[in-house]
Amino acid sequence: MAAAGDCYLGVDLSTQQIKAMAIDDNLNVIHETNVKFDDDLPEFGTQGGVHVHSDKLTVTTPVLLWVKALDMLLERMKASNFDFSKLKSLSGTGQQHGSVYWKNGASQTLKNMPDDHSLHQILESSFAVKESPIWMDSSTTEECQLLEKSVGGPQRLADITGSRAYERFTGNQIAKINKKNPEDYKKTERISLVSSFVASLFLGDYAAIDYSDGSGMNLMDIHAHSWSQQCLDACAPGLKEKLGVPLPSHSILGSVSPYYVKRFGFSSECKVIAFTGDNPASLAGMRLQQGDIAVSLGTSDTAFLWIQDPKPTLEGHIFCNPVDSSAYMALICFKNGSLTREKIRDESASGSWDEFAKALKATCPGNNGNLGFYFDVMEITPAVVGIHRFNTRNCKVSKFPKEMEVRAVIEGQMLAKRAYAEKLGFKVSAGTVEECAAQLRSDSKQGRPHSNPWSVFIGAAQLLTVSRRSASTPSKVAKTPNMLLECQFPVLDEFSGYSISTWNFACGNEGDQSTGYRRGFFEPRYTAGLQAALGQSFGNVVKIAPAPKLAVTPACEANKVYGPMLTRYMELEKLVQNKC
Ligand code: 5FX
Repeated sequence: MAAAGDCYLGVDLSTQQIKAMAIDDNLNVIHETNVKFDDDLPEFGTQGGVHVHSDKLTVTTPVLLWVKALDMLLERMKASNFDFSKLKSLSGTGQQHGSVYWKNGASQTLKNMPDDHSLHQILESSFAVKESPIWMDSSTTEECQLLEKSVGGPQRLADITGSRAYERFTGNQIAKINKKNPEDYKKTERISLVSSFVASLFLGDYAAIDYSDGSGMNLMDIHAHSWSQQCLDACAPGLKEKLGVPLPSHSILGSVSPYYVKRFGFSSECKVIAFTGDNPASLAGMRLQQGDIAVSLGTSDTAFLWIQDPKPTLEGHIFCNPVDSSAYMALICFKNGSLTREKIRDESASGSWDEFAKALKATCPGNNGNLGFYFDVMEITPAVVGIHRFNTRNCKVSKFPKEMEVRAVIEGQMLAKRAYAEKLGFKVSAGTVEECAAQLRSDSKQGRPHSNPWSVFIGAAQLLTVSRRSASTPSKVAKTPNMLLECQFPVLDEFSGYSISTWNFACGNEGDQSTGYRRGFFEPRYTAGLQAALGQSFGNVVKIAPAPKLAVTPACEANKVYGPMLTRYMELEKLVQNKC
């Protein structure tokens, strides 16, 4: 039973910062804090939260930075008089794929943390690998080839794990560590994902990897929800023991460590719920259901959707669904996201989002046939690097005028999202635009969270055309999952650097695994924290979230411009791929 004043904590460890948010039983956000890695922990010398190594392919973050960031986060909450004793449960999310290597003996250290020391002091020598590989790493091409070969090819690997081998996927990262630094691997007693690492810090014990984030490792059989022995064997010896048994994403792992009770005044009853990956959490948080699609704009951009029958292909990923363990989600990840947009803002719009918006306004959908690919770092989808600009005659040019450049980066990024989502089987049909606009209007009246998934993409132009935004519509209020993108672009400045996160909140009803949890719902800035009465299913929980509101109506004519442009984009992409 919820008691007056109960609250729930969500923690998100992303690429550039760690954030905490607490909500109460009435969905009010009662606390928000963050720690920005570069600014608040300059002693680690990160840029954008990471170290890019000299090969430009290896990308890591010092694991102790993450530990110190959590210390700082909790100290900030304490300093602002946050009442930890009211927390009924906590959970969270982490950037996907990154891994943490706990040294032999670390489990005992975790179980006996003295409350007069910071986590950073306690865990200083608890890691076998000091620089954790993260999702931006693309240094494991050899390991990927070996893994695919060992299971019978890329499609076979995708059939088992949901994805062909990807450099950033954890199994390949582990294989690299085992090959390059076998001593470090031998010294490792447990490997966590970023999500289960933070859960472990709260639990004072090794936390299970959840099914959903576990699907981003190239190691899990996504149908059996268990490690694939074939994949484990191909990556490193004795890996099963080092990973522990994966669990459903809403599992209650136990109570918070006594360390937090004594040091911060947590209730000893406060439950720790399995943490999951940032993208699976976004799927839950956006209340996606079958037929919806959402786009998250962050350090990486992602497009994701709920699916029932997974048919893994060589592009994109299939993960276990964090809300319903019998369902799945598809995800496409684009590495060149907000940092690329910011770079173009700085170079072509005087570092100002207002100027950036003006440049968009001043140009027309389709950019008069000028089109660009902006991959500052090796892209994931597709695997290409470099800036490639094409004029209306498909000739490569080295420069665009500033305003054209602004539109080109946005249109290029959006076209890629639509193109790859279509490759996963989505279709824009004739008349979709009109239907979509109508549906969205009626949805907003009826408060229904769903409508045509293509609303996001069809209007690629629309999302880009600031002038078409209804002046009376507050741009920041869109709650309709499939309208997310439209809302974000007009407020690009607001969203830059954000990834959308969701947090799970336990209710402690351990007797009923299917319903015994709460899940928090969060949208950056205007959130809505959300909870449900104890013992309710996720579906019931999210029913009380604020109804979706229409923020932008897609332009009917947009598809006429972007339909043909999409075909051209894909042809030019092939050209760019072959040249790289
Ligand atoms: C997804 O597969 C990714 O690699 C990224 O979106 C990370 O999760 C970003 F944190």
